[in-house]
Amino acid sequence: MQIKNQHLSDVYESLAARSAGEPEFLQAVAEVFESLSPVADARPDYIKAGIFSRIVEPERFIQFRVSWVDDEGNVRVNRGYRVQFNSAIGPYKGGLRLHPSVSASVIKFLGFEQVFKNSLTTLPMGGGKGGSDFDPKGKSEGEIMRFCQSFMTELYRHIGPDTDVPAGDIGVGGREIGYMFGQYKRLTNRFEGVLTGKAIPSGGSLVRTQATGYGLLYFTDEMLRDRGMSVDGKTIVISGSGNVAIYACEKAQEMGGKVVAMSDSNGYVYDKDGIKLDVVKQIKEVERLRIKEYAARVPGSVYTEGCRGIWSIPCDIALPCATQNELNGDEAATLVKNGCRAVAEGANMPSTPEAVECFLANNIAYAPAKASNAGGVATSGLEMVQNSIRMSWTAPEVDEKLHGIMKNIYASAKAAAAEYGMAGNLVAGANIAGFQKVADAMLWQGIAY
Ligand code: NDP
Ligand code: 2IT
Repeated sequence: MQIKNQHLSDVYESLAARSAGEPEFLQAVAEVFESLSPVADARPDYIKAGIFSRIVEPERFIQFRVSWVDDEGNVRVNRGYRVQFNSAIGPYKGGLRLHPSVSASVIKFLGFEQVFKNSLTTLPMGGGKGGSDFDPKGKSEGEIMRFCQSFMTELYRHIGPDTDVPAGDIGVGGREIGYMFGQYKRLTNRFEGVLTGKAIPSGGSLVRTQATGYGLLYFTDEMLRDRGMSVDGKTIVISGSGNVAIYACEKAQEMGGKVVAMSDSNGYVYDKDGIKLDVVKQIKEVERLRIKEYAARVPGSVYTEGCRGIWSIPCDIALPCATQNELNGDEAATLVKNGCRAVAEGANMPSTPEAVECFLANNIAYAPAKASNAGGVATSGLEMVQNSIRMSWTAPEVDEKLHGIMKNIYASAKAAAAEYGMAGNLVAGANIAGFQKVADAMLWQGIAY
């Protein structure tokens, strides 16, 4: 890691000294600060206004107890979080994650990333994130519902359509958003757009379910076309088999790509004939089973235990769509050695710093998460617009807006990279383009938040 600008390096060191036990958060900050060094060099006014020291400190960090009763009558206790990271350009906005690995560090890294991602969408949304270390695996429908209700019983007082608007992330999809929305309404007596990812009859937006995966492919295609390539005819590996992975697969297939592998945290399936997405949807969305089941249902496909092995499959395009740090330097080198030409991130921070370095050093077309997975939150922003005007748009209308937003994010990341002498480096470009709007808003609003 190298943060060249002295002021940024000092701010980072001071943050690191105060953030013991928050490795994911520090990893995310380090990557952004590396990119922002030339901006800090050029903008003493940002330094004078303390923009860099302020932007790494959440405006508010809320941690709370979530107690609930399991089916056997035992009292269970989990830790709930919401980080309200930055509201310079709009109400806090970002998902809720339910996974045993959720910690203050994970929530802060996700919230920090969200600030820049949301800015890139050009919609007026600040950055936030939340969740709990609750593990949805193996829980009954009733347990999920009671957990979500208890979670919202605390969260509701901190959120609102003009304050903070949560949505889904790992372990939180339409079902969980429904239970949370129901509880919010019960507690406040208000029917309002306080969450996104709602079901259509309750004010949800068409295409929100598909948006992150579709947006990822719109971005990937744009990036490839700029290099004289396209998704059509390419062999593609996608990690994960959740919301993002499934709709990335759907759009990749629509664009003529051949997806040969998908995974979950236990292992991966390889199908040389191309993944049958209807089977994956049935297993994951309807029956909520493991990806292993795919091999039992599709003759000729092979299941391998252990999810990381998926990166050893030769492919033209790799789409990490599971979780943070799921692709390390060695795995990146294997992808490159096997002829991979593009990597686009559906998950948040799936590539370790060593992996990113490997992609950039080998001239791989590399799309960083905060640019390439912004389609989900962008469509959440479109859901907020529809709620505000009390109208709903058709699927083609939303899809067209999403497509336009993803193309625009690619163009602005590319332009910002070139402006600062790092042409082709979309990591730097996305960080700089996302940062500038937030920094200017903070500057304009004066010190304090
Ligand atoms: P889901 O819960 O729908 O799916 C998550 C998938 O990733 C599952 O296949 C899961 O496997 C796998 N996974 C989760 N944790 C791990 C882990 N520790 N190791 C290996 N595999 C894991 O979540 P989403 O698809 O919504 O989210 C996937 C990623 O995309 C996350 O990084 C999320 O932050 C990001 N993202 C999501 C957006 C959205 O709109 N939903 C928007 C932008 C980014 P298993 O079932 O075994 O746990
Ligand atoms: O990481 C993300 O951008 C999301 N989980 C989606 C957030 C949102 O508010 O739709």
